Order: sequence, then C-alpha cells, then structure tokens
Amino acid sequence: MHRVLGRWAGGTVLALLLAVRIAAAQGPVIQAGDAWIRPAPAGKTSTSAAYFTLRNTGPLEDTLLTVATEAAGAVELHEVVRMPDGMMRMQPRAQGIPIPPRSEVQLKPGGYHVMLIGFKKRIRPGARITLTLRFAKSGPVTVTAIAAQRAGGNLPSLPEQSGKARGAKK
Ligand SMILES: [Cu+2]
Repeated sequence: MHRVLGRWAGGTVLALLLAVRIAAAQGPVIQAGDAWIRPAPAGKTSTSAAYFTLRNTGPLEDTLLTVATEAAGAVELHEVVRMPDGMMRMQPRAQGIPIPPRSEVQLKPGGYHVMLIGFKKRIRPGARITLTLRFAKSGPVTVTAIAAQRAGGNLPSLPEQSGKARGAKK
C-alpha cells in the first residue's frame, strides 16, 4: 500500500514538473513601443538611429538579435561605450540586446540604438518607418517608428571612422 502511494505521489510530482515545463516553454513575451527615428537625408552614406522600448512580460530572458527595415540599406544594433580616453563611442553589438524577464529595456540616445545606414528616400519629420524586430526565442515583432527630432545630443562617432581618419593621414 505504501509503495503504491509512493508511486502515485511520484506520478503527481512528474505531472507538476511537466506543467512547469509547459509554462516555461511559453517563454518570453515581448512588446515594443514608443518607437522613433531621427530624420535623415537620402543617400548611401546617410545615417540615422532608431529607438524604442522593449518590454518582456514573460518568465524567460530574450535577446533582440536583428532589426530589418526596407527604408535603409543596412541596419545594425549598436551600443555606446566610454573609451579609455573618456570619449563616448558607439560600436556594433553583435551579441544582441538582452531583455531580462519581467522588465523593460529602453533603446535611447547615449545607449543601445538601431543604426540605420543609407536611405533611398529622405526621412522627413513625421515619416513612418516599419521596423521588424527578431529575437532569439520569441517570434518577430513589428513596430512603426515616427521620424522626430528629440533631445539626446548627436550620435557619437564610430571607431571605424576614426580608424579611417588615421589611415588618411599617411
Ligand atoms: Cu550607432
């Protein structure tokens, strides 16, 4: 009798573990909002940055891996870091942007941002740009960024640009 009860209890524990695993499999739940982009001129070397807020209401971390848009020739995820010389520089963030469970991550001037390079059309204030966000775990999220001039200073320079400047000195 004892043995049978033990088995029954074991079966319940297993069922509970399965239920927990199924809940965990639902994974991160990502929403994106408050998206905006700096106005930019048309041209292959024209650059701009897009920003938005990511919210993860799920129980697991997720990572923003890539952003795609038809508006720009190339799109990169960037971060701004302080160099040993004290200068702020932006650099590509190949590992993506982590979004911890039950938290918000803001892409904003001076921090994480989406770097957009090369515009077929001028991005005028008020223009709407569709961004498709892809994540490590959850499905793609589409967000509309509105072109606006907001506070936050100019974009820091890319290290590559300073490298080119050094090379040009020869
Ligand atoms: Cu950048």
